[in-house]
Amino acid sequence: MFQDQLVSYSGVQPSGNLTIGNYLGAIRNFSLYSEKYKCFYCVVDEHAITVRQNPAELRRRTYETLALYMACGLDPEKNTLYVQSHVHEHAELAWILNCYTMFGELSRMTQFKDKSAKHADNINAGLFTYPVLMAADILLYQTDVVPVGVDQKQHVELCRDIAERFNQLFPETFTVPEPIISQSGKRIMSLAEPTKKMSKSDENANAVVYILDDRDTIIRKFKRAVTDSETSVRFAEGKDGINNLMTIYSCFTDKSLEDIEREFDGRGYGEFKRAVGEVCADALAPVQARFRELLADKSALEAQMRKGAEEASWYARRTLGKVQKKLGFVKI
Ligand code: ATP
Ligand code: LTN
Repeated sequence: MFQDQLVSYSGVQPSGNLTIGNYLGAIRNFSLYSEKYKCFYCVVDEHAITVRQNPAELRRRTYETLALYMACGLDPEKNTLYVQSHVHEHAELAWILNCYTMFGELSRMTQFKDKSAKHADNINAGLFTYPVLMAADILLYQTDVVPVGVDQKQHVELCRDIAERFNQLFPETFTVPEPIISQSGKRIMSLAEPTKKMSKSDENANAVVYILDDRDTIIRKFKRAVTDSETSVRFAEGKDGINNLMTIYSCFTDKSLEDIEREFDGRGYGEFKRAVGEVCADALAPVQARFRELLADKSALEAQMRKGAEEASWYARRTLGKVQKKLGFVKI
């Protein structure tokens, strides 16, 4: 809470092309909070460099992620949209919070375990302390709610622990945030290995549907999605591929799983997959059109970045100042 206003905060890394997992699990839900909360949505470029990035691609994706926020319905007049590295308080608070976070806590983070297995040649300290920077992002804005996919719940819980620890030593410094996990799109799975999360850094492009994929590509990817040897469209244990496709269909149409079972009763997987591809392509078409318009005007995006950074800095400066004072740092 900042000056009697409830705050919503979330972030997306510009580490790859955004997927329908990012869209359904996170970005699509962000605009739901615009009326009731003061909302901050950040492009977290400092998080992205915890794995190696090509600088030209990182730069391009930073613009694209901001444009996608807006194309997905986030109005920059109602939400503060900005880039993490433009607000230096994030890195400064992260250092301070590093000194209030335990090695054991960070060692238990499943994303660290997964990413260090995947990038065994680059297990850097930033990858390890990634959740501390995320806690700094959230706590700088006195955040009440953090809308994320289920994979980030553990990080938000660690952020709560850090905030509570700090508040015990220095009362009333931080608001303790709650994660909000959208039930429908909380975990969209890979189309090739449906027991694994769909991830923008997956090397197999056929496992992932990107928000910017064209219609034919979307339909082709769903057509090839791994399913099982049965034929009936029903949601059941062990049918991970079909369960995932039903979840995606349900997210795009708002139909319940029972309604979907009824709709496809007696029709085969082929027909169902085609229908999933079509509803997905239909829903993404207006987002893609708006994205192209926004991306065509780089200077407008830069003006937007500047405005967002100025707004965010005002809040970030206040919290960091309060923390530094409580810690005993000398102000000159
Ligand atoms: P990376 O593969 O680089 O780790 P990612 O695809 O997991 O990236 P993030 O930038 O880490 O994407 O996540 C942005 C938001 O999207 C987070 O709130 C995250 O929980 C959500 N999200 C990511 N993948 C999925 C998914 N498959 N299903 C639901 N939500 C997801
Ligand atoms: N770690 C998140 C991205 C992220 C974030 C945040 C999400 C960085 N800072 C603050 C919510 C709040 C991820 O990988 N999806």
